[in-house]
Amino acid sequence: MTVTITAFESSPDRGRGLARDMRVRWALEEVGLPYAVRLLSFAAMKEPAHLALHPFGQIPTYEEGNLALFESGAIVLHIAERHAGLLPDDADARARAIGWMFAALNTLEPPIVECTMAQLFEQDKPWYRDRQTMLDDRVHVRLRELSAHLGEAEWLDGGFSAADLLMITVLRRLERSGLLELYRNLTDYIARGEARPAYQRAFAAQLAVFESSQVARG
Ligand code: GTB
Repeated sequence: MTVTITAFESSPDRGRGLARDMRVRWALEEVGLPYAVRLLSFAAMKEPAHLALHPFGQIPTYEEGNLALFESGAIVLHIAERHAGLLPDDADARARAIGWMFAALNTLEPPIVECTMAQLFEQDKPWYRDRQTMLDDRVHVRLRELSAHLGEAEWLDGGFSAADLLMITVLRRLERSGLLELYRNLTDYIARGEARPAYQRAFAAQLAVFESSQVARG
């Protein structure tokens, strides 16, 4: 059954692979599942046809036969549960990996998104400096804890899993913030994820979309 996902027609990240279709593409590449991509403008994301798939009018979505999913974490979990390669077979190890998937999305991603959004959109505000310091500190707390857990291990819990895939896509959002510089094991961890052939195929595919959107604009 053909899998179809949605992505930005012209991503605001300019091809850096930071939008959340990247994690779905990466998961699909890891398990070797071919997929089609329906590209959407911001306006099309708010049209009834897309809202029927995604109540919040966002990307990514995932369609496979009669199944339609939204929320990148749910999509990655769905892929990982149905195809070998992204979750361990052992039941306890699998439960722990799913726990780490939630940690990436619930414990790390919220402060990281808030911090990077403030850097992008709030610099002209009179309270920016104080607030940014507070947001940076919150991120540092989590990075310090994650770094201590990872230590010199290659991945979060045994072999590479969907948990690492999500955690690395979450951490990548900090790549221009300067906040990762204190944590060499985390930058090495991100680099290990980015070196995976499946990551590189996913990255190239989303970059090609952005580049062709620029050509189309002239
Ligand atoms: N919790 C949902 C999920 O995980 O699927 C969040 C989905 C989401 O935020 N989608 C964003 C979206 O559709 C795109 S990824 N936004 C349009 C809208 O809400 O109208 C978020 C994103 C956007 C841009 C960058 N960037 O430029 O770096 C990074 C991440």
